[in-house]
Amino acid sequence: MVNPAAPTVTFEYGAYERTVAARARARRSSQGISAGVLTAKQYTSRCVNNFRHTSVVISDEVATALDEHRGVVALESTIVVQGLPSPVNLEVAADCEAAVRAGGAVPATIGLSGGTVVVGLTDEELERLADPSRDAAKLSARDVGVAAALHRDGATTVAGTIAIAHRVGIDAMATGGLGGVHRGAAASFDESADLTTLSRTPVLVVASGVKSILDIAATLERLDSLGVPVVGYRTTRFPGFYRSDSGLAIDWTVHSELEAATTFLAHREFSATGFLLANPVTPECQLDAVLHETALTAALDAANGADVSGKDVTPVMLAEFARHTAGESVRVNRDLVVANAALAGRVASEMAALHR
Ligand code: PSU
Ligand code: MN
Repeated sequence: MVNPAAPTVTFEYGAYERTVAARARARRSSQGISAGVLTAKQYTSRCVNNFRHTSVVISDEVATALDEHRGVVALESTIVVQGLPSPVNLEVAADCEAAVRAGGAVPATIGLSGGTVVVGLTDEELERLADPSRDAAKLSARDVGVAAALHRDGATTVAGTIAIAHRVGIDAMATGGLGGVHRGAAASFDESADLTTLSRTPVLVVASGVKSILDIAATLERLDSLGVPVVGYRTTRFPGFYRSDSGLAIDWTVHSELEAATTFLAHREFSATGFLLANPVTPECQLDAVLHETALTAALDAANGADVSGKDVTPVMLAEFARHTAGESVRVNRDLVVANAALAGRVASEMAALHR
């Protein structure tokens, strides 16, 4: 028999989040915000509450959007600091933020400034992070806590960015090309931690597949093993980063932003992994096939010859690609990452609408 005196438990959607947000607001003032440049007015009123050993600040705009359950898209900083040459890098960053906004969501560019994890870097902060004299580190997920404790400047990769994004309640991100399995990985074991991080971080990542410098077939096999769905946006072909079609097929296709949003939310009800929404560069924008092949050969040779390893491999390959294509690869990279940010903005705003 039901005890009439038992308290009523209501499962009103969002009630828990609202309680957490209210608690966070109450504690923000006592926790304070780190000294120095981050006390600029964008960070005065908001700070998250549940980081005991690190300093994390969220811009007022992003914190407000999260409180109000509006769409938010995390953007990485590695592509800006280590991935693209100056001055295109900062232009791309600004274009990505504008593209997210045009899609109806709020951009949250993420990075570490003097060890403070910043969600929603200002243009000036990003510019400082990209200043070569600051020598900002490239931070994957495993590096974030270490760099925070050691008060370092750092730019976050896809892995680093989604690890932070998920902790603060952001569930979408955009990049150019996801990291993956490198050619020769059977001997070198070089596989981007983007893959394993995506396998344990329930964030939707919009990317033009994985970089074409990689072993694309092996990367798709790993995404399969790791349980990360690969879903094409209006395509049945896996994109090839600088090229629209990598030559490999994918199993799933969505035809609209709403379908992408519902698909990801449904996936999350059965799995704790992330999700790759693959958005090909348009055929008109892609790199010429012959130019792509010759640049790829040259870039692989250069990377092998230069004895680069670890986190330097990808930046060196991208720079070699740019050199061998006389900047054409940078133009394509720019077009595709901005298009991905726009799509992520539209999908995030659909997800927010589905939550309301
Ligand atoms: N997409 C781009 N350019 C980039 C990257 C992605 O168009 O530079 C970056 C992302 O930060 C991604 C990283 O996480 O490259 C992969 O680096 P690695 O292979 O070392 O994991
Ligand atoms: Mn690597």
